[in-house]
Amino acid sequence: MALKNINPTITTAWKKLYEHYNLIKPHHLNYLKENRPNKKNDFSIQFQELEVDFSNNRITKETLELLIALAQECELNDAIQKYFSGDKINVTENRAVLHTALRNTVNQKIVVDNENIVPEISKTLQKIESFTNKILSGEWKGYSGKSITDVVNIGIGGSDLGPQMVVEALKYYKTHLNIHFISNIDGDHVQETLKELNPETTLFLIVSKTFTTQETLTNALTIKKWFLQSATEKDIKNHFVAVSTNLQMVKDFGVAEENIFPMWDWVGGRFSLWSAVGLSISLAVGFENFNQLLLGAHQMDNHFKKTPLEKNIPVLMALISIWYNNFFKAETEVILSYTEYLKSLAPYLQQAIMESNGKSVDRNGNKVDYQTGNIVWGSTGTNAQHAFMQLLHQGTKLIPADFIGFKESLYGLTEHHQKLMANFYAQIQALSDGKTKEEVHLDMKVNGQFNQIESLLPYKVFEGNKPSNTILFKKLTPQNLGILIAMYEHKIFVQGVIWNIYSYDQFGVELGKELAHKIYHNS
Ligand code: G6Q
Repeated sequence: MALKNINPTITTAWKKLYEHYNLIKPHHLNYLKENRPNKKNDFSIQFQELEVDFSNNRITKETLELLIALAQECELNDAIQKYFSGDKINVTENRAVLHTALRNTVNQKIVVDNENIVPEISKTLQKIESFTNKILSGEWKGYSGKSITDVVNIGIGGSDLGPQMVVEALKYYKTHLNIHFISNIDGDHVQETLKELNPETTLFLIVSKTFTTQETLTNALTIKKWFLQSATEKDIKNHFVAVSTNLQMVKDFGVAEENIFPMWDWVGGRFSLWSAVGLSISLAVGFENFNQLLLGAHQMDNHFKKTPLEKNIPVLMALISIWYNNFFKAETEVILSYTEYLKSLAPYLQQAIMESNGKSVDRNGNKVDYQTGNIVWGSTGTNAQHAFMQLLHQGTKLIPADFIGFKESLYGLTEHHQKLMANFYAQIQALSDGKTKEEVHLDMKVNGQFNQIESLLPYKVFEGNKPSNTILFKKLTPQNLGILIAMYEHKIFVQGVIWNIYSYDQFGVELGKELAHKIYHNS
């Protein structure tokens, strides 16, 4: 059964939220914080090694209650049940949305089109495990008898961004394999990658759910030609593996049947890193770590499925984001990770969030008259502080921020980590508290800048009142990364439900593809 179609703006809760917004808007965040009776408990949630602190938001307890009432009026609980049980909530593609089934580590039965999909998922996981072990142990040989040293993932969009982000994020847990990613149809990038590789010791993963994607097929063909300059057709089976739903096309390309890993139409590309699309992750960090990633995501799935809305992390993240997007009219959100390991998190989330919720027709088929999908962007701290943070602190736009940090670093170097985290907290505080005229005045006096007070004072004032979420983990582990990614996946789901849009199709990418095809063939 599909989701209920409710225009959120005609709900009672929305109207109340609007009135409430008019009351909240004039107040500074500092004022709101000071007037909260039970600060800590109401605005922060602990889940395993994760603490999310919502207290630096322009909200009161009543705001949260009204937002929850909105979620209830939009029948979010019912939607969550349908999402997990395999209802075809991706109506425009007539598909279930079951990336959560891929990390269903307890093997609970899930039925799609009268078939329990769990055995097939387990079988694929076993195949990933045994393949990974063969490659890592050196048992799998290249055509000249040497073991594999390098792996190239050939895929784009959902078949690239997730695996690439995770491989980079978990570099600390790396095996001896070097993993490369080729996505763009840019031949120069293909050449730059190939020039460092030895065909005898390189494994190519062609990852394409449809196996019709122009970029991936063009890149795969070029690479096959390059490979055949030094090897023969019969060697392809030792060096080319594919992940796809399109078995015939894969076989036609020349990949041996035993080297094909399945994909399923109930997994969207941008949510597929948990499937065999994540084969590069398993090779990069070993199957046990891949499994830990799945486990973390599964734990977040359970939290999302079972926790009451008011203590549910993805639900609150989504609702607070709607609060800024639809009431404060914030256009964008920034994601600031205080670790270089997560430098690809923002591009990854850009696809997940913007391809999912960048929609303007609602589930009734009508054009929406309210804002939907947020624009997300971001970088790592402290680099961002020396770049774009100026605009957040003193610009004219309201940009809610997610600060992602870790209590511990991986290699130690405690002094670095303490400085890094001091910056993390400093930014959150500076954005929220700001610096008043009086404070600037006093500072300038103390520093002996008497002559400049009049001319410079206004430029040194920070209004503050800039909201953020603090997302703090103990440590960057595969399990915690799984929790983090799944948290954002569910935030996307909640926002789509409330905005009354279909989050799991992506018709918006088609027109450009068609035109590129025409332009190429007419030129
Ligand atoms: C993701 C999108 C899209 C897709 C790519 C690659 O949700 O559908 O980014 O992943 O277009 O598609 P293939 O895996 O079919 O090559």
